[in-house]
Amino acid sequence: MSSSAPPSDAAPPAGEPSGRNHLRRFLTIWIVASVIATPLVAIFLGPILPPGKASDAAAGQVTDFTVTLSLATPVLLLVVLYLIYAIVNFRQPQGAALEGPALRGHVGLQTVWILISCVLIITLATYATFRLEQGYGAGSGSGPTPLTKPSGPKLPVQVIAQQWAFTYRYPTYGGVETTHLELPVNTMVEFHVTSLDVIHSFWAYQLGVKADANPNVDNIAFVKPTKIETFEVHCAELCGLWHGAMFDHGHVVSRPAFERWIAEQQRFFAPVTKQLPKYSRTYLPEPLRRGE
Ligand SMILES: [Cu+2]
Repeated sequence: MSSSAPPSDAAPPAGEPSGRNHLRRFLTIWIVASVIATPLVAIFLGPILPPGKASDAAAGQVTDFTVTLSLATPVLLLVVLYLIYAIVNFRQPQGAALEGPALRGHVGLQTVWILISCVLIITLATYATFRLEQGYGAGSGSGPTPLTKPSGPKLPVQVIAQQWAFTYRYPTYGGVETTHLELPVNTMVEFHVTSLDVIHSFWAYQLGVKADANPNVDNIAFVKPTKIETFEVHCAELCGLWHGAMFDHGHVVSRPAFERWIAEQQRFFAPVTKQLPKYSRTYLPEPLRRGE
């Protein structure tokens, strides 16, 4: 250790590691730590990451978080281990707080730094683009004409946000509008998210869905719930005084339970359904409808 060595710009005394040896020693420590820590992060931390695995979109997000966290682990270790290494090895004796010689224009170091940064960013951008396309928008709203759509049958469910509640319309079940959200398990759902007044955001946390709810916009988000459970629904866009109270719970249920529930909703809301405007992908906000 150099803590007792006098500060000097000269070559290190005999027995002290040179700059090259420091580099080799530090790289060895970093590589060993990364090789041990990265799989541990992926194996033990990955499975408990939010938002859980209650849908295809949510499970995809857990995978993406695990991949990015695993990629970030060696970077974090590089920074933390270097700090510790520097404190231990390059600390100056008390009372001798002298600055070392200035370092300028190290072409090798700069090239390696820029190259590694570029490789990391390009890798992440490519991975993210691929995953977004593969996951039909990865649980986020893709606007009225999504670039990629799942094949096969889909259950359309319209999410209507307004200050300060969500209601849900099922166009394939007579356009009934309910105050609760129920979805059948293992069915591809096509959310059509819109708003009647200001901007909101439909966030079904455990399903991994977060889609902007904007007036006069049909924002489509796909999700396939894979677990029977209760999930939270929050508004995720500051939308006025009671934004914080704009939440409720949705339920993923079995297909027969869903059919029973929606039939019940159709019966219960029949008098209201008759009064509703015809099902539409978007609705004009009230002041616009009145021509103000
Ligand atoms: Cu809100």
